[in-house]
Amino acid sequence: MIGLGYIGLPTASLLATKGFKVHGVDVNPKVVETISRGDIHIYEPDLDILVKSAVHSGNFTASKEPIASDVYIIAVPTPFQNNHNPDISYVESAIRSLAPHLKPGNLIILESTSPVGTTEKIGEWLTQLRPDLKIPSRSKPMSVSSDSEPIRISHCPERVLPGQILKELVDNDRIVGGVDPASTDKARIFYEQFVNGTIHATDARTAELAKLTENAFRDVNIAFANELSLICDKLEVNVWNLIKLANYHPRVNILQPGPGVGGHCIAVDPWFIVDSAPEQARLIRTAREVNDAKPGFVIKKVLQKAAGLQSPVIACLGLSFKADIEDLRESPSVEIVKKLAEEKVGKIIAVEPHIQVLPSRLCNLPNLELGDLAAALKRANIIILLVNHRAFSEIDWNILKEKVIIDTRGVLH
Ligand code: SAJ
Repeated sequence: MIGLGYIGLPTASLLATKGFKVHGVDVNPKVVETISRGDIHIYEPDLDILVKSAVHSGNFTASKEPIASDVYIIAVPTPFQNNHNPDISYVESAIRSLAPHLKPGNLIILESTSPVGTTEKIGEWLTQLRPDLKIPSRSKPMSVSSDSEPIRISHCPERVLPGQILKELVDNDRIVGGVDPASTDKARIFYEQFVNGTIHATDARTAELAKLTENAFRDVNIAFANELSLICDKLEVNVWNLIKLANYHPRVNILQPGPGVGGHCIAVDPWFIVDSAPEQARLIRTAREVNDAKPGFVIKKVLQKAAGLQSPVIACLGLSFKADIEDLRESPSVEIVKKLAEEKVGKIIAVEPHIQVLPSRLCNLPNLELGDLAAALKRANIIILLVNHRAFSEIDWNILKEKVIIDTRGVLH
């Protein structure tokens, strides 16, 4: 397993507890050290128990370098660069690191969410790196011959929801698409050994676009809700009530507006479609722009309210990108808190029950502190609810009536 992050670590541990011999690889020595002790470096419900049991079973080891294996799974980040174009350099590094170990008949599976054509590129890189091996491609499928078996290369995008990863890893349907039909088949057989959901076979390009499409679908639908929240603000209509009423229609199912869209998936993947087909992907691009603009709308609202106060103390409830997780990646709440602190609008108290220290992006702002919920509610004259964590469900909003409350999640509706 190359990459021991939010996808690689749970998948590797699951496979190990199912009896596979798994070797995990990560470039970060701290990650390797932590996992080798049976501990975790990221939070996901029950992952600590799974990793401990996987490591103690002897089936799960970790190091900085790959070792010779039958199956290589790549679960490394695929971020975007400044211009929103995809950066697949981590995939290329993973392939370079495993290439010397490859033997005929090995299976390579790319799980990282990737732009269309990446799985085929793996074949092209390997043709250069290992000219001694048979490498299939879309135009040159390869069946097994008597002399030596080809390498098989497939994409099987991860589709698990943070917060429910361990359940969804087993229960969700999976899509597998190889660079040729034999690659698809080999990957399908592999996943059938530990996935209860159905394995849907296709080709690599379709599998890549299917994953991007799923996240773009959700992004477009959240953008619709976020756009409605702006329209309602202008027209003085309660957006939460509006959506509830519209959703009584049997064919309407509007999602919820929020402070913006975060996480390393939905805020990123639609750009891969826009990058590949910029003229065609107009709606997908606009949805990204609508969602990316939502934190700015929240900031403007807070600044307006703060302007009417002598010494604003602002409690920002929640920093993670969604409820009940500790993941701060691409979080709109972090963006909002950072901007408010930079604007020197007043004292900012961030409340995030899932972290112990502020992330580096936020730790050098003198007017910002990480605080505890009760004290923050007491001291603040403006309260912004940014994330609907379970930990905030106990708040008695009635006793906070004299304070300014900005509810970006519709909890008070
Ligand atoms: N959000 C809203 N309103 C909503 C729903 C979500 O504002 O009605 C916001 C959340 O607060 C969050 C963001 O959208 O900031 C994304 O959250 P999410 O729960 O929709 O999705 P993720 O990013 O946690 O996980 C998604 C999932 N994809 C889909 O549901 C299509 C998951 O299955 C994928 O595996 C994951 O992306 C991924 O890794 O690609």
